[in-house]
Amino acid sequence: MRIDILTLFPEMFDSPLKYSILKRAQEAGVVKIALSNIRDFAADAYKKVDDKPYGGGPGMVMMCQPMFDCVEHVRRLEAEPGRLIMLTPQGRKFDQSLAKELSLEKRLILIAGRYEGFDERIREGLGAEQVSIGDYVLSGGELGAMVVVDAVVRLLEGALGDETSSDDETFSRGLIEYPQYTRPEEFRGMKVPEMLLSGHHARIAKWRLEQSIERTKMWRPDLWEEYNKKLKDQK
Ligand code: 6GU
Repeated sequence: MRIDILTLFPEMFDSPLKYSILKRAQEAGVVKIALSNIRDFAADAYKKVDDKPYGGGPGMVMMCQPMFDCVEHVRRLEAEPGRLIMLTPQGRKFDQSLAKELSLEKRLILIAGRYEGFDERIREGLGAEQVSIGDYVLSGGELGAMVVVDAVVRLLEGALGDETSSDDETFSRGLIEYPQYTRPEEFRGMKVPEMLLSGHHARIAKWRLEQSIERTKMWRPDLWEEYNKKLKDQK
Protein backbone atom coordinates (compact mmCIF):
# COMPACT_ATOMS: atom_id res chain seq x y z
CA MET A 1 0.00 0.00 0.00
CA ARG A 2 1.05 3.58 -0.59
CA ILE A 3 -0.16 6.30 1.77
CA ASP A 4 0.30 9.98 0.91
CA ILE A 5 -0.20 12.45 3.73
CA LEU A 6 -0.77 16.08 2.81
CA THR A 7 -0.14 18.43 5.71
CA LEU A 8 1.25 21.82 6.72
CA PHE A 9 3.28 20.06 9.43
CA PRO A 10 5.04 17.02 7.97
CA GLU A 11 7.48 17.02 10.92
CA MET A 12 4.61 16.06 13.24
CA PHE A 13 4.70 12.61 11.60
CA ASP A 14 8.41 11.94 12.09
CA SER A 15 8.16 10.30 15.45
CA PRO A 16 4.92 8.27 15.16
CA LEU A 17 6.15 6.66 11.96
CA LYS A 18 9.53 5.78 13.44
CA TYR A 19 8.60 3.10 15.96
CA SER A 20 7.43 -0.46 16.27
CA ILE A 21 4.88 -1.75 13.77
CA LEU A 22 4.76 1.34 11.57
CA LYS A 23 8.53 1.37 11.33
CA ARG A 24 8.78 -2.33 10.57
CA ALA A 25 5.96 -2.23 8.03
CA GLN A 26 7.78 0.50 6.11
CA GLU A 27 11.11 -1.29 6.28
CA ALA A 28 9.50 -4.51 5.09
CA GLY A 29 7.95 -2.70 2.12
CA VAL A 30 4.41 -3.47 3.33
CA VAL A 31 3.59 0.24 3.12
CA LYS A 32 5.21 3.30 1.65
CA ILE A 33 4.28 6.52 3.45
CA ALA A 34 5.00 9.77 1.62
CA LEU A 35 4.57 13.19 3.22
CA SER A 36 3.85 16.33 1.22
CA ASN A 37 3.92 19.85 2.60
CA ILE A 38 0.88 21.73 1.31
CA ARG A 39 2.78 25.00 1.81
CA ASP A 40 5.22 23.97 -0.95
CA PHE A 41 2.31 24.47 -3.34
CA ALA A 42 1.46 28.01 -2.26
CA ALA A 43 1.57 30.34 -5.24
CA ASP A 44 2.67 33.62 -3.68
CA ALA A 45 5.94 34.83 -2.15
CA TYR A 46 4.47 34.65 1.39
CA LYS A 47 3.56 30.98 0.97
CA LYS A 48 -0.03 31.73 1.84
CA VAL A 49 -2.28 28.69 2.25
CA ASP A 50 -5.19 30.16 4.23
CA ASP A 51 -7.40 33.23 4.05
CA LYS A 52 -10.30 34.97 5.77
CA PRO A 53 -13.74 33.38 5.39
CA TYR A 54 -16.22 35.02 3.01
CA GLY A 55 -19.17 36.28 5.02
CA GLY A 56 -16.97 36.96 8.02
CA GLY A 57 -16.44 34.92 11.13
CA PRO A 58 -13.50 33.81 13.22
CA GLY A 59 -10.31 32.17 12.04
CA MET A 60 -8.95 31.32 8.66
CA VAL A 61 -9.94 28.85 5.96
CA MET A 62 -7.63 26.61 3.90
CA MET A 63 -7.47 27.91 0.32
CA CYS A 64 -8.34 25.84 -2.75
CA GLN A 65 -5.34 26.46 -4.97
CA PRO A 66 -2.48 25.06 -2.83
CA MET A 67 -4.61 22.04 -1.91
CA PHE A 68 -5.69 21.26 -5.48
CA ASP A 69 -2.11 21.66 -6.73
CA CYS A 70 -0.76 19.44 -3.96
CA VAL A 71 -3.34 16.68 -4.55
CA GLU A 72 -2.83 16.82 -8.32
CA HIS A 73 0.93 16.63 -7.82
CA VAL A 74 0.86 13.52 -5.62
CA ARG A 75 -1.72 11.90 -7.89
CA ARG A 76 0.72 12.21 -10.80
CA LEU A 77 3.38 10.30 -8.84
CA GLU A 78 1.58 6.97 -9.29
CA ALA A 79 -0.89 5.44 -11.73
CA GLU A 80 -3.14 4.32 -8.86
CA PRO A 81 -5.40 7.32 -8.06
CA GLY A 82 -6.07 6.15 -4.51
CA ARG A 83 -8.87 6.91 -2.11
CA LEU A 84 -8.85 10.59 -1.18
CA ILE A 85 -9.75 11.32 2.44
CA MET A 86 -9.95 14.61 4.31
CA LEU A 87 -9.55 14.41 8.08
CA THR A 88 -12.21 16.60 9.65
CA PRO A 89 -14.52 16.48 12.67
CA GLN A 90 -17.48 16.54 10.21
CA GLY A 91 -16.50 13.23 8.66
CA ARG A 92 -17.71 9.65 8.87
CA LYS A 93 -16.70 8.23 12.23
CA PHE A 94 -13.58 6.11 11.95
CA ASP A 95 -13.90 2.62 13.42
CA GLN A 96 -12.43 -0.85 13.01
CA SER A 97 -14.69 -1.71 10.08
CA LEU A 98 -13.58 1.43 8.20
CA ALA A 99 -9.96 0.57 9.07
CA LYS A 100 -10.52 -2.90 7.53
CA GLU A 101 -12.14 -1.37 4.46
CA LEU A 102 -9.27 1.10 3.95
CA SER A 103 -6.68 -1.64 4.46
CA LEU A 104 -7.95 -3.24 1.23
CA GLU A 105 -7.05 -0.19 -0.87
CA LYS A 106 -3.87 0.04 -2.92
CA ARG A 107 -3.42 3.69 -2.09
CA LEU A 108 -4.73 6.27 0.37
CA ILE A 109 -4.29 10.03 0.11
CA LEU A 110 -4.95 11.67 3.47
CA ILE A 111 -5.42 15.42 3.77
CA ALA A 112 -4.85 16.93 7.19
CA GLY A 113 -6.28 20.42 7.54
CA ARG A 114 -5.60 23.25 9.95
CA TYR A 115 -7.36 26.48 10.88
CA GLU A 116 -11.16 26.72 10.97
CA GLY A 117 -11.58 24.36 8.06
CA PHE A 118 -11.32 23.77 4.34
CA ASP A 119 -12.85 25.84 1.56
CA GLU A 120 -15.93 23.74 0.70
CA ARG A 121 -14.79 23.49 -2.92
CA ILE A 122 -11.84 21.32 -1.86
CA ARG A 123 -14.18 18.50 -0.81
CA GLU A 124 -16.53 19.09 -3.72
CA GLY A 125 -14.00 19.66 -6.48
CA LEU A 126 -11.60 16.88 -5.49
CA GLY A 127 -14.36 14.41 -4.62
CA ALA A 128 -12.81 13.75 -1.21
CA GLU A 129 -14.41 11.63 1.49
CA GLN A 130 -14.39 13.01 5.03
CA VAL A 131 -13.30 11.02 8.05
CA SER A 132 -13.39 11.97 11.74
CA ILE A 133 -11.74 10.00 14.54
CA GLY A 134 -14.38 10.90 17.13
CA ASP A 135 -16.75 13.50 18.44
CA TYR A 136 -14.34 16.11 19.71
CA VAL A 137 -12.41 18.88 18.00
CA LEU A 138 -8.68 18.60 17.39
CA SER A 139 -6.56 21.57 16.38
CA GLY A 140 -5.73 19.89 13.09
CA GLY A 141 -6.20 16.72 11.09
CA GLU A 142 -2.66 15.43 11.69
CA LEU A 143 -3.43 13.38 14.78
CA GLY A 144 -6.48 11.98 12.98
CA ALA A 145 -4.32 10.99 10.02
CA MET A 146 -1.86 9.27 12.36
CA VAL A 147 -4.66 7.32 14.00
CA VAL A 148 -5.97 6.20 10.60
CA VAL A 149 -2.48 5.24 9.38
CA ASP A 150 -1.72 3.22 12.51
CA ALA A 151 -5.04 1.37 12.55
CA VAL A 152 -4.87 0.60 8.81
CA VAL A 153 -1.21 -0.37 8.49
CA ARG A 154 -1.28 -2.91 11.31
CA LEU A 155 -4.01 -4.76 9.37
CA LEU A 156 -1.85 -5.13 6.25
CA GLU A 157 -0.49 -8.56 5.41
CA GLY A 158 2.99 -8.84 6.90
CA ALA A 159 2.79 -5.79 9.19
CA LEU A 160 2.48 -7.72 12.44
CA GLY A 161 4.98 -10.43 13.33
CA ASP A 162 4.18 -13.94 12.00
CA GLU A 163 2.78 -15.26 15.23
CA THR A 164 0.51 -12.29 15.94
CA SER A 165 -2.78 -11.85 14.20
CA SER A 166 -5.35 -9.11 14.25
CA ASP A 167 -8.32 -11.50 13.80
CA ASP A 168 -8.66 -12.32 17.42
CA GLU A 169 -8.50 -8.96 19.07
CA THR A 170 -10.89 -6.37 20.43
CA PHE A 171 -13.47 -5.24 17.86
CA SER A 172 -12.57 -7.71 15.13
CA ARG A 173 -15.42 -9.90 16.42
CA GLY A 174 -17.41 -7.03 17.85
CA LEU A 175 -16.42 -7.90 21.43
CA ILE A 176 -13.75 -6.39 23.62
CA GLU A 177 -10.76 -8.49 24.55
CA TYR A 178 -10.51 -11.06 27.33
CA PRO A 179 -8.13 -10.37 30.22
CA GLN A 180 -4.48 -11.27 29.70
CA TYR A 181 -1.86 -12.22 32.25
CA THR A 182 1.85 -12.92 32.21
CA ARG A 183 4.35 -13.99 34.87
CA PRO A 184 4.38 -14.10 37.86
CA GLU A 185 1.44 -16.28 38.87
CA GLU A 186 0.88 -14.06 41.89
CA PHE A 187 1.64 -10.35 42.22
CA ARG A 188 0.86 -8.43 45.43
CA GLY A 189 -1.68 -11.05 46.36
CA MET A 190 -3.43 -10.94 42.95
CA LYS A 191 -3.52 -14.34 41.30
CA VAL A 192 -3.72 -15.37 37.68
CA PRO A 193 -7.05 -17.20 37.13
CA GLU A 194 -6.62 -20.94 37.73
CA MET A 195 -8.19 -21.73 34.37
CA LEU A 196 -5.28 -20.19 32.44
CA LEU A 197 -2.80 -22.48 34.22
CA SER A 198 -4.82 -25.59 33.45
CA GLY A 199 -3.48 -26.28 29.97
CA HIS A 200 -6.97 -27.20 28.69
CA HIS A 201 -6.97 -25.26 25.44
CA ALA A 202 -10.62 -25.77 24.58
CA ARG A 203 -11.78 -24.78 28.06
CA ILE A 204 -9.50 -21.76 28.05
CA ALA A 205 -10.94 -20.63 24.71
CA LYS A 206 -14.47 -20.97 26.12
CA TRP A 207 -13.52 -19.08 29.30
CA ARG A 208 -11.98 -16.28 27.23
CA LEU A 209 -15.08 -15.92 25.10
CA GLU A 210 -17.23 -15.75 28.25
CA GLN A 211 -14.92 -13.10 29.66
CA SER A 212 -15.12 -11.10 26.43
CA ILE A 213 -18.90 -11.25 26.55
CA GLU A 214 -19.10 -10.25 30.24
CA ARG A 215 -16.72 -7.34 29.73
CA THR A 216 -18.51 -6.12 26.65
CA LYS A 217 -21.86 -6.18 28.48
CA MET A 218 -20.35 -4.33 31.43
CA TRP A 219 -18.03 -1.82 29.81
CA ARG A 220 -19.42 -1.34 26.30
CA PRO A 221 -23.17 -1.95 26.35
CA ASP A 222 -23.35 -0.12 23.00
CA LEU A 223 -21.07 -2.74 21.38
CA TRP A 224 -23.02 -5.54 23.05
CA GLU A 225 -26.27 -4.28 21.55
CA GLU A 226 -24.59 -4.01 18.14
CA TYR A 227 -23.18 -7.57 18.50
CA ASN A 228 -26.62 -9.02 19.26
CA LYS A 229 -28.21 -7.15 16.39
CA LYS A 230 -25.64 -8.67 14.02
CA LEU A 231 -26.20 -12.17 15.42
CA LYS A 232 -29.95 -11.78 14.93
CA ASP A 233 -29.50 -10.54 11.36
CA GLN A 234 -27.31 -13.54 10.56
CA LYS A 235 -30.09 -15.91 11.67
CL1 6GU B 1 -9.78 13.94 11.80
N1 6GU B 1 -9.65 16.43 12.62
C1 6GU B 1 -9.93 17.42 13.48
N2 6GU B 1 -9.43 18.63 13.26
N3 6GU B 1 -10.71 17.25 14.53
C2 6GU B 1 -11.19 16.03 14.72
C3 6GU B 1 -10.93 14.95 13.88
C4 6GU B 1 -10.14 15.19 12.82
N4 6GU B 1 -11.56 13.87 14.34
C5 6GU B 1 -12.19 14.27 15.44
N5 6GU B 1 -11.98 15.57 15.66
